[in-house]
Amino acid sequence: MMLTTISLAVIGLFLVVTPVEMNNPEVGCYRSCRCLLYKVFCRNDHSTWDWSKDYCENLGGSLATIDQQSTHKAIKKIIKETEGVNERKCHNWGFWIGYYDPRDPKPSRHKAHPELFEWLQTDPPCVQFVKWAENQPNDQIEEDAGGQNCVQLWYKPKAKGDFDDEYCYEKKGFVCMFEEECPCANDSCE
Ligand SMILES: [Ca+2]
Ligand SMILES: [Ca+2]
Repeated sequence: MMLTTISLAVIGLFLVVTPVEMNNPEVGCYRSCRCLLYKVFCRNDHSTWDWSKDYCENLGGSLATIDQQSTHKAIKKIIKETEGVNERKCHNWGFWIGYYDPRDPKPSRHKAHPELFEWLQTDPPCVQFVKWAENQPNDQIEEDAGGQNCVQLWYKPKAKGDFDDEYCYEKKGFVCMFEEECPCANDSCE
């Protein structure tokens, strides 16, 4: 696939910055002492979960791992405050992240097992953050027997940013994550 032929707008950009690095908007560092850059993308005609995963990887990153609450808050802030991102044509009710149920759909039918979802990227080994929306994951096999096996940050009025399992073939916005060179020594990260 020629990525150059696909027009895809980067509509949000967030640099994780700790208080000590607030004067440096280019890069920041986490308490976990990894520097992570998150970019939020609008949906397009191709952006299923798999396509979005490949897209992030082709850029040298991965679909986002949300490693802690502050990251979750920051991504929600991008979505809320970046012009156009909070419009449905951008998100189609959600943004893919790198969290999914890797099992063959069949044994997972009829029941959702939140404990069996996995992050695509668990290195950097930060504490991974999970915040399911109320009554999710629900697998929703009534509409598709394969169930819902990919996770989005839901974006609808009463569940902004909460996790929801969704059919992997839906076209959504998505969040990529990139590891950046850290400007500060690990110990200086609070
Ligand atoms: Ca499932
Ligand atoms: Ca669901």
